[in-house]
Amino acid sequence: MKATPLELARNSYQPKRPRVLTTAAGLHRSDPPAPLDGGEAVRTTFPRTFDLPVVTLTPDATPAPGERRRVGVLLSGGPAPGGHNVIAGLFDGLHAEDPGSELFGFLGGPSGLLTGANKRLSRELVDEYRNTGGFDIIGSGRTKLENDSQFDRALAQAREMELTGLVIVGGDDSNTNACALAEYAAEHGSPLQVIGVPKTIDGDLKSPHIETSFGFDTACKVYAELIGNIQRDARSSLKYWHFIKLMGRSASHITLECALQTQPNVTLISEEIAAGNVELYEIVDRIAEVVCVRAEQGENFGTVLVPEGLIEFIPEMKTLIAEINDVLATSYQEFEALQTFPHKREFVAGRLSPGSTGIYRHLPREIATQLILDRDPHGNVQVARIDTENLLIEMVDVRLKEWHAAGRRVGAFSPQRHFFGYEGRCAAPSNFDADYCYALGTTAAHLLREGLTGYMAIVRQLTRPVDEWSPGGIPLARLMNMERRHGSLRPVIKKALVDLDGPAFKEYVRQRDTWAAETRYLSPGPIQYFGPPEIADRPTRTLELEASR
Ligand code: FBP
Repeated sequence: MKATPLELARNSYQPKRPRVLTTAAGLHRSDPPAPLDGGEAVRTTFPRTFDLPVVTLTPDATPAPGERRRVGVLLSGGPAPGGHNVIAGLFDGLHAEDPGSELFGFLGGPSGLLTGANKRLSRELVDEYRNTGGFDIIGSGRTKLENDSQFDRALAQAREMELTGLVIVGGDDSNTNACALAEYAAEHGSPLQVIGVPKTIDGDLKSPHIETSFGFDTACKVYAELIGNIQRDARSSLKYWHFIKLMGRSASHITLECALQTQPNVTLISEEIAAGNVELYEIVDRIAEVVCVRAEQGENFGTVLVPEGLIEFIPEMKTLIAEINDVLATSYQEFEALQTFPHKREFVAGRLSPGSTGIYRHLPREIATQLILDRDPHGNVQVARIDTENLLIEMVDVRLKEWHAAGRRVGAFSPQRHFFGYEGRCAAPSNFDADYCYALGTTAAHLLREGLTGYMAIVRQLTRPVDEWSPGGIPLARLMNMERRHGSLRPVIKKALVDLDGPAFKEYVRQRDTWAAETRYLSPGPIQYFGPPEIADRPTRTLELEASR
């Protein structure tokens, strides 16, 4: 592959390593964390992996004897910057243990494990991908590994390839399934050890032991650079209101972090909206109010950050979406037989509760269409594809016109819309993510060497200098709670939403009124890969604030 000058320079970057990963380290064991809600039910489902200790690597303990290993790795879900360094760290860790060890990558995510599609990862190949963004070394996918026949297939594949270790790099769902596979392997006498690695740009795979998921740092820095540039444009051109939707399927961590880095005029945090039962019209009024306050000062420009998952957190929209899903599930054939959109719209509207009917009839046509025509393979609304930023723009516009007609000074409202998501998922990892991912991969190799299974590789103390970072492992089952999925209660890793009592959210609340009325934009600029550590190695504001509490 032809490389750019920056890629060539990055290729020779040596990730900084925690001191303990540069020495012969063994394990310190401590009590597992307290179970989450439904802990007893989780214990019943995972009797072999629930009561395992938390482990921390320490030079004071003797490592298990090294051996030649054959290990598989797969990348699951959306890409996140740093995945290639997890593989590089794992590769180097396995080879440090025994130079004859071999690493195999399953192609296209979990489906590669089921079909057996894999490739041996040679040193030349791994070297080519060091410190690069993307998951393209082996590809990723969203196939779910969740039932016994898939687990049987996976264990048979591992047996055929003589693998004793499998590293699953993924988010909450993939690690839930990694835990189930580890338990299943242990129950069926398979020697396969399963280790998870916390990945997702969304930042919602997080707990007191998992300080952050990898990729969040780089993705937020990419988006914050773009927001900073847009804000400079806004205060230069003096004429646009920019509505910027940011990825994050459910949680608003990315939006909150970008707000802290760039200080926009309005930031919506889905978790706050759900907690306060804030209705759609109230959100619209709040934005319109800021538009007016700024217009009073002659500033007919501004920025609004909108989290991707917002619509499902607005109480009446959540109800509306659930009702539409029900209508289409029960009357799908009748609905499909209708020829025109107005007929389909009326068909649905006539079957909703009175409250939802009113809301649905008043939605802009484009959104109403997306709600009934854009379905996923299960027939549900594709929430992530709904143009929430457009919905807000149209509704704010209507509200300003009403206020104007009533004699209020509203200024000029000329909106622009943006969606930032895919721009950040495969960016070249920041130094933080390059170092963190390499450490996670090496840690996974250590956990395999120690004979562990059903663990997530973790690295803690991430706001300290890298040599003081603390690698270890946490039993996956201890991250689980019981949740209703497809009609029944199931153990799943708890998604970490924005903590409204946490320091990052509180810091934003402390400043938001000032940011709304005044123009206090910050321009973080592009990610710096070289230069002073206070610029090139700085972690996210979220991590900094959480470490200082
Ligand atoms: P993961 O949780 O798998 O890391 O993916 C997160 C994400 O990037 C979300 O932010 C976004 O909603 C979704 O993936 C988009 O998915 P797709 O890649 O299928 O378009």
